[in-house]
Parts: sequence; structure tokens; C-alpha cells
Amino acid sequence: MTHKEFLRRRQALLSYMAPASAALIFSAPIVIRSHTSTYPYRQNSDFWYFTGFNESEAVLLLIKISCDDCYSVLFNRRDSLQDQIWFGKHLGQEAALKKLLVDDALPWDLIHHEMYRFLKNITIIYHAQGQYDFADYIVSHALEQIRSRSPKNITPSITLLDWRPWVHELRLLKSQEEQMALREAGRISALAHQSAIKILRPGMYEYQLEGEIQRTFSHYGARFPAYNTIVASGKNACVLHYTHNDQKMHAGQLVLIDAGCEFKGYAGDMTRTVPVDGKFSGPQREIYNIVVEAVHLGLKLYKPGTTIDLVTKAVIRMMIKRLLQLKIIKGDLDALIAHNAVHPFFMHRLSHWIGLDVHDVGSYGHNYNRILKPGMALTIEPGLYISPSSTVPQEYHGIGVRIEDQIIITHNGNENLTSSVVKESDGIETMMMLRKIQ
Ligand SMILES: [Mn+2]
Repeated sequence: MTHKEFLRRRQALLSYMAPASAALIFSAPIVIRSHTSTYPYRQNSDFWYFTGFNESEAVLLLIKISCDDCYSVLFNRRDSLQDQIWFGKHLGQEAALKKLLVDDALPWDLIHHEMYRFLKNITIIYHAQGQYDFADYIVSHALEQIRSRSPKNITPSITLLDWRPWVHELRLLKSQEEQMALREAGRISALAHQSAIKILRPGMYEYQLEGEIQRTFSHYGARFPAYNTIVASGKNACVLHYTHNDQKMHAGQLVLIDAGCEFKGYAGDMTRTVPVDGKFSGPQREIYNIVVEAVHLGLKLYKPGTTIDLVTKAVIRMMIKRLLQLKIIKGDLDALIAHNAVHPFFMHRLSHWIGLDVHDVGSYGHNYNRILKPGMALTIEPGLYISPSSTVPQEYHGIGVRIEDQIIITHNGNENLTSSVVKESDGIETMMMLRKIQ
């Protein structure tokens, strides 16, 4: 992201803020994995949105004295020689001024002594209360210092408000630069699905596909997955958030792969379901083809002016019709639609926002009725999951299928970021057959 982009974002938040106010945006803490080893560091998405700065122990202050008098302050870690030996270089204060375009930078270890100075004449503090205990403590400590240092006849009145509703609205509409990052996340995620499908053979373990996906992400410049990769063979696909990934895959099963990389902080998210041995059985193909038709219907319907709710209803109607034809459900079509008879087999939502978080922030509106606009990014992911204990005909038991693409709403429709991996059942069989003779 360019400097201009970060300044534009900060300016947008400042424009919502009242005069004599300050917004505090904290970076994420390091999380301990075990004793002295830590989980890979993942920056807080909001802090990243305003800074592109990937260190812990930092806070950005945006201070608005009046409409034309605003400035920014960063508290961040010192770049000490001792730290350099153990952890490598930190950005430090001097470089932060230039690199992050802040007006002032102070060492993090002075935060309890210095923070209150910037909040002295402020009447509103915008702060994401309850997100991090350490951040709440820093804010309340600063408030207490302001109170205790005020003249005895004046009790300062400072209001705490949450900036998240504003910031999460800003994040919902993706800029051109954000769309480019999402496009690359989608492209790399699709390449990873392709290479996983290429090496898939009966007898392999689910985690071996996970490894191939991770290898491909890294190969193309995306070091981390955007979420825990799901590789679910056979009936494991009916477990929506299956991440054990430890089972052997057998001929005759389908395998559901839900994996996306993170690129510049932006998430890829896509799912494909393919036969382990490259050939769909009759019942598998019947279920699979319904889900493919559902994705294509969604891709056709998503455009500016519609809503997630409207598209979901159209997709559900279509799926119920097809399940009725297969006699998986029985009854009157209109009554089945009125009662959402597909729910026992499709129990999650069709779409979610996607951006810095895989399930991104931003209001969906009442009952998912938010009007879609160009620049909004979302997934489309219909699925059908027929558990082994289901009462439907035996031949469908244990079949779980999900297909997921990632789109951006454009001026006249949508752009599919993950279309490069084939979805049609015939196309998958051809692709998997051709890979054998390569
Ligand atoms: Mn998803």
C-alpha cells in the first residue's frame, strides 16, 4: 500500500471525529504458544489498515484539535542494540516518522508516562474498549493521570467512544489498491488448489494436501494462510470447520479443500471438492452438480443494487427444486421453500464479506439486506452436506460438497477472483485424467 492510501484512510477517520478528540488504535500483542515460543505474529487488522506496520507494542494516535488542526503520534518499540541481538531490528522512532508518515514517535516503554500529555485537552477518546486488556489499562491509566493532575476545582469530563463502527464501514468498501491485493490473494489461492488437486492420489493423508497448499502459497509470495486450511475427505466434509486433516484418503471418496492465502494482509478464500480417484460416482455427481449450479446462479445474480439475502433466497429455491427432483426431500415445492427445506443439508450462509479478515468486518444490514455497491468483496459458497445419520436414501450418505469463489462487486456485476480452477464435474474429471498422463 502507498503512503497516500494510509493517509487517505486516517483522513477519513479524522473526518468523522469531533473537534478536541483523539482516536487510539493499538497493535496486536504477541501470543504465547508454549513457554518461550510464540505463535506466528499476526497484526491487528485495524492497526494494519491505518499503518501497514507489523510490530507489536505500538499504538497510533490520531488527534483532532479542530477541523484544520490534526496530527498523528506513534508509540512503538525502541530499536535497542540488545533487542537487535535477540530479535533483529525494530523500526524505532526516527525511521517511523519517515516510513509511517506520523508527526511524532515516542518509545513504547514511555507510554505510561507520556500518553496522558496528548489527551489533556481532549473531550472524546475513541478507543476499541474491551479488545485488549493491556490497551484498556493504558487508557484508564492516562485518564487517571489527567484527573489527578487537574486543578482541584476542575473535574475533567472525557467521553470514551468506540471507533470500530466507523472504521469497519470504511473497510467494507475496498479501494483500488485493496482490490489488487485481494486479486493476488485469490490468484495464489487458486494456484494452490490446482497444485493440490494435481498431486492428489488415493492413500495420501489429508495433511499432505495441506502441506502442498502451504508450499504453493509460499512459492508465490504469500507466507501465511488466511485461516486454517480444511482438507476433509469422505464424511469429514460434513463437519463444517473440520481442521484435523489427519485421515487417509481413499478411492471412491470426495475431498473438500477450503484454503486461502493471505497476501499483504488480505484474505483469499476458496473451496473446491474433487473425487480422490478423479472420478465422481453417480450419487456424488448428482449432489455436486446441484452445488455447481448454485454457484453459477450466485455469480450471475451478484451485482450492485441486489442484496445477499435476495441472492441467497434465489439459490435456496433452486437447490430445493433439484433436491425434490432427486427425491432427497419430498413435498410441495412452495411449502418446502417457505420452510427452507434445504437447511438440514445447507446450514451455513451463502456469503460473507472478505478483506483483511477472512470473515471481514462491516454491517450486513438487517437480515442481510444491505444493498451491494461496487468495491464490496464477498464470497459465494453454497454447499450440501448429507450426514451419515441422515434419513435420505442411503446412497447419498456421507457426501459433503462445498464450492466457493471470491468476488468483488463491479459497476455492472462482479469480478470472480478464483475462477481459474475448474468447477464443472466433467471438467474436473478431464483435468484429473490429463494430469495422470503428464
Ligand atoms: Mn468462506
